[in-house]
Amino acid sequence: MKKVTKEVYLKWYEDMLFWRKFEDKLAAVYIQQKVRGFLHLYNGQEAVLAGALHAMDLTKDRMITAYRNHVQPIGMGVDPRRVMAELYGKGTGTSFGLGGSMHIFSKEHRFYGGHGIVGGQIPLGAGLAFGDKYFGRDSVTLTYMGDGATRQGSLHETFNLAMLWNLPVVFIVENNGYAMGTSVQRTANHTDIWKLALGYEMPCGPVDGMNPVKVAEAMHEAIERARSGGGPTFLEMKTYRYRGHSMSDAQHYRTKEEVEEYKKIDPITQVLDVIKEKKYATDTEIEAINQRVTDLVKECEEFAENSAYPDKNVMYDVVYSQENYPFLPHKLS
Ligand SMILES: Cc1ncc(C[n+]2csc(CCOP(=O)(O)OP(=O)(O)O)c2C)c(N)n1
Ligand SMILES: [Mg+2]
Repeated sequence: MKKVTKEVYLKWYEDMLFWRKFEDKLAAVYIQQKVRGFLHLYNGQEAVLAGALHAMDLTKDRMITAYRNHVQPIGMGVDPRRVMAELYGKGTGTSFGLGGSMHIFSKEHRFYGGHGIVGGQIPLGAGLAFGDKYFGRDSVTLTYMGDGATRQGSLHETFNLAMLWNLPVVFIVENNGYAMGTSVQRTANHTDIWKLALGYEMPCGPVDGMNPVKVAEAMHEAIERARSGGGPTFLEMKTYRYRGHSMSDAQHYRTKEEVEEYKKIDPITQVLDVIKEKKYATDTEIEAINQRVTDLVKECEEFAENSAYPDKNVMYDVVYSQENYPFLPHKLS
């Protein structure tokens, strides 16, 4: 695995803090009704992304996830201003403002969504990996899902075929403890979700999802296995979300004390503690990072605010790829 150097720690701190503050801003503008529809935030789960990005080859590897999907594309290189604009429904957004919160997508950056049907992305991720194997490319697809999604039948159908066809895919469950208001304990007789892969003889195991180093190590092993022809892996990231399932969640299913317990092992604080302990940065340097993050969030907000809503005809442009499709002459004028 690439060494976890001082530079990596500083990048992790800046990236994770930016993702956290970017989403805090989204929560604020959502309350002002500038962003509408559903809004599912990633606060608390950032180490799962930071560690994975460290282990990936960002020139060729792919990623697909569910609807908690605003910061992953940013990590893969998508302009955060365009992600913010997408959430605002503006024409400068990643999908011209037509997708919104649950459907961030960038083919250019190999980020394939953004899926609202729980478990719907699991077979799609295997399909991306099938394409790579079929065409002889050495890319690996990271297929993310929530703990609730592992209770879907599509997981088992996909695991079976992914093993049969030895696909270059890593399945990752982000076990944040809850599927909406339903705890993992209430959805199965055991809580070790990683064991679901044992029946398929798929390599699998649990990972401390609050620590980016642990995530990177496990992801590195899984990605290299897939890239070298060793087939799929299933990793259970033990993590936690601080905010509700979506913005409209009264959170009656858990206590404030439980949330506070997890904040004690917050991934950003863990990284900052190492930076301070190893003297990787002075207080002034840390303050400069914090300021850069604040400035970039502001820039994203201003970009989204100042962008125009999409032209209505864009609906036709993005639905039909055939230029002379008979319906197109009926475009709105
Ligand atoms: C097929 C399907 N059933 C139900 C829903 C409603 N629903 C949306 S999110 C969700 C919970 C999923 O929880 P989990 O997979 O743990 O992901 P998390 O939200 O914790 O990231 C449910 C039941 C849906 N979107 N799709
Ligand atoms: Mg969950």
